[in-house]
Amino acid sequence: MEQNWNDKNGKFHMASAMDYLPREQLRNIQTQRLRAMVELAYEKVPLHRNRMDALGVKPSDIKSIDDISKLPFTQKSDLRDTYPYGMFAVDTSEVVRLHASSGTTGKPIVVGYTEDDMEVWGDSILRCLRMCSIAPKDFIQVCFGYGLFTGGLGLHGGAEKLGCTVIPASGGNTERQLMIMRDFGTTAICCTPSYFIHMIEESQKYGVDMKTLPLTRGVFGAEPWSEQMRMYMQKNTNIKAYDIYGLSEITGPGVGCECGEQNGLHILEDYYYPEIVDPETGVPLPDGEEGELVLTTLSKRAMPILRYRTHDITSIMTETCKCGRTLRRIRRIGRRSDDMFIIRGVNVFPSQIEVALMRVEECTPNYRIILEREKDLDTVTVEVEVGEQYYSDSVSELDALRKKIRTSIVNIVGISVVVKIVEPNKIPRSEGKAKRVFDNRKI
Ligand code: DLL
Repeated sequence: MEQNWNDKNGKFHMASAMDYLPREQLRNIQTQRLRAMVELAYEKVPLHRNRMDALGVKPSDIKSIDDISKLPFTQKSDLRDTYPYGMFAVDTSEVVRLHASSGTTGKPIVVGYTEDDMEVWGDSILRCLRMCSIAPKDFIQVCFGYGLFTGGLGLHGGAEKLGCTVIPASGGNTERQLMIMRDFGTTAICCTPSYFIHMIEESQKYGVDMKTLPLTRGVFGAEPWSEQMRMYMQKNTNIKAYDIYGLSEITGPGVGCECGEQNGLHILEDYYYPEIVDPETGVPLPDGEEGELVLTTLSKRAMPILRYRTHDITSIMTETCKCGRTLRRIRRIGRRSDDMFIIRGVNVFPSQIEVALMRVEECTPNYRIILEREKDLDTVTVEVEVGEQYYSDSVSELDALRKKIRTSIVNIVGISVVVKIVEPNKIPRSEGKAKRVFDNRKI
């Protein structure tokens, strides 16, 4: 159980009581907040009102949190279609911050926050950081991008609220990041998992020994990552690596986070209500079953969002967590319902290929998948870097290794692929989200 704490000014703070509420009490809060949220959305946002009217649902039909499934879904395309401010429920004079998320096509998606929303977002991050055992005495280096992306400023705000010494390093310039980490005495870091792996690799080049730094906690998110990547990070540094989840449409980072158990992410259910639905039919599924995560904001004023289809695939865990928090957990998000590609009739997720690669000891987590179409036949090329010690001039050795990797992919994914072993450091590194799949097919 976490402890109460004093900030730098000696001010006393309670442990995050909301994390430990009895479920019945939490449900009452959720019901109250949902009802207020639906009223606001219905009254102020034409899209929500029209959708509810089309289903014949009135705000007064929402009597308890269990009625949430009566409400219509919201999709990413709704935010695109109402660009930029059509989903706002308040006048822009009340909006103190805008962020935007790069849409997959065309215009970005714009999100806004009132002062109260900023409080809630800050509190969300604060609680997440506390789950990662981060405290006011920590020096936290925020290497998510600052700007319209919610990662940098989001984590910054919450870390400052917690009372940490925040180092707003933003993304990029790895040599400088490592220098800051060493010279400023960074004790906790947050960035994308792929960027931290890049830092580990670069550290030797710049003469920084990650094992002798005071850095002991890492908070990673914004893209899927695997248990194998966690092992790699924890083996090559002294950090304990935690998973943080979120999305701009709902608030940004801070919707959920792992605790010390490193086993599933607690959703801050008093602010963001999770459901799991069948991605095909939208029908709600019981806890324990895998499906698409759907989220409803329970406290957002500038842009209330009802039942947002995240496309993130996970399940709600049924057991209570050993840490004592009563907030339900979701399993780590390894894939989205929409990053699937179909190769010769087989559904493939990039995360499956990653798992297959990481089962081969010689492989590093640096890879990319290139899809092409030759004479109407799809081909998949997996380019992967192997550890420097395994990269050899001997054709037969490389051939044997290539075969081993191909077999691992066939076993797990069920498709045959072309494997290309590339020289160490040949695959372009990302300072933000890693782009893994290059779909060059003209269909
Ligand atoms: O990525 C917010 C964020 C910033 C989360 C920093 C965590 C840390 P968007 O750019 O809107 O927001 O992208 C949201 O990224 O729907 C997931 O598909 C993916 N994602 C975010 N966190 C994780 C994670 C930010 N921990 C989309 N694991 C989401 C897997 C994640 N996927």
